[in-house]
Amino acid sequence: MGRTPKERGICELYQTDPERADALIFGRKAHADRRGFLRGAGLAAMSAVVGAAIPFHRNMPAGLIPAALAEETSEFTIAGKEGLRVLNDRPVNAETPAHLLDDDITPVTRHFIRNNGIPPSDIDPEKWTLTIDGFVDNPMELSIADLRERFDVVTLALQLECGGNGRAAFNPPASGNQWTVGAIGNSEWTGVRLRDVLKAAGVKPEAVFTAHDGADQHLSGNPEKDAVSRGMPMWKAMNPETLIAFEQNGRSIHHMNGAPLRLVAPGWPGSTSQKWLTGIRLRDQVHDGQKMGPRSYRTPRYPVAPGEKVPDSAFQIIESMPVKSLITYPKSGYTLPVDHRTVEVRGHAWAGDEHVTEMHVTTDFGRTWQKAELEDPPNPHAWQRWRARLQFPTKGYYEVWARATDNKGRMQPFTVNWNPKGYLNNSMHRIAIRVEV
Ligand SMILES: Nc1nc2c(c(=O)[nH]1)N[C@H]1C(S)=C(S)[C@@H](COP(=O)(O)O)O[C@H]1N2
Ligand SMILES: [Mo]
Repeated sequence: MGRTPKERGICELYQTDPERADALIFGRKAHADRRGFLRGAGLAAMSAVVGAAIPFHRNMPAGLIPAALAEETSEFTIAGKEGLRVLNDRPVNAETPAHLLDDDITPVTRHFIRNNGIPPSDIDPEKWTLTIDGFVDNPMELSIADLRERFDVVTLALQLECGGNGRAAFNPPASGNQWTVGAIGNSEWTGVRLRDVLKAAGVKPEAVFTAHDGADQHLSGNPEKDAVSRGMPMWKAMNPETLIAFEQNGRSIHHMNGAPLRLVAPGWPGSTSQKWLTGIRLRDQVHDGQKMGPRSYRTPRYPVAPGEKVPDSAFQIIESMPVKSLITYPKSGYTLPVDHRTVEVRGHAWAGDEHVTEMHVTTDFGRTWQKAELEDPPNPHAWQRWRARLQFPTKGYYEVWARATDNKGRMQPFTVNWNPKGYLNNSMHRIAIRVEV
């Protein structure tokens, strides 16, 4: 599992370019402020990240990595997040180890973070506005209070997975964040249906695609460029589970997850779910914003061999994510006492816009499969709980593999379906179990 040279851990980034590290993590304002001493928005941003006021901030040298973020070379804690593994060639990208994803509803502290640019540092939810324009009859500018008052407020459990989740297993490696399995979350999102808001604005017949704007900045700091601006076809925008969300698990959204307002287009590559949402435009063509192409969040429309060169023209936009599952208990490496040869394994399964109909597990490297119990989702587009009681014949090393099947009969594969940009790896999750010697 090769790390690409582009990818740098937070400590390395601080060693090689402390000023840039400051700017990337705490925002450009903090970077500028820290040339002298830290104050204003920069100080506020850093305090938010470490989770407390910094009384002696005036004494902090520029480019000093806050120890709170540097517990170990490749790991840091961010206020309001717990146990996430940071892999960044970008500001903050952090995934959740599988065993911390055991809850039915992913706690805010454990929801992964994927940032393409520099998050906004001074946010006032009271003053936040969302613009709806483009091919609509009545362009609108709405506050969060307007959204709450004018539309039905709904709460749904929704799976959100990065299109590049699983990329670390690609060989030859694909550049980008080397996600293993944890760029997935299933929080409860409260907000209004995008459909209701678009209907109120009056969708013109020419509208075929949405275009999303967010308040974060491109890494270059160039205000002309967006960090990311993706969109979706109208049919997905009109899906009743596609939300404009202002709460995550009944509280305000975590800053790094897009507070105070974001889209949640569940089941599609996470990039469709614009964070720090400021605008939605309806377009009469497929949106061509930042990271819509030619290869971003796209895969070849035909199977390719690992390492094969593929022309841009062969790439198509990823829509629904494929069927997938995780083993969230026990943690890989679990040791079972020899007199207890059974253990309950459990996890979640999901299938993009579809749902999971069967779940199987094996302890003998796929020779025999045992059917697991599988729950229905609480609502469409939520992940589903599965569990199975496993028995081990004797002491020794075992692997548990889990395999979900969706309602169209598609199963998780054993191997990675290679593609140049490293998307959509839905190969089976495997954990190691030792029955004590
Ligand atoms: N404005 C904005 N929205 C964004 C992003 C971003 O960088 N900026 N990243 C996208 C990507 S690639 C993913 S996978 C999801 C991740 O959401 P999360 O950070 O809340 O887990 O947000 C998406 N929305
Ligand atoms: Mo993503």
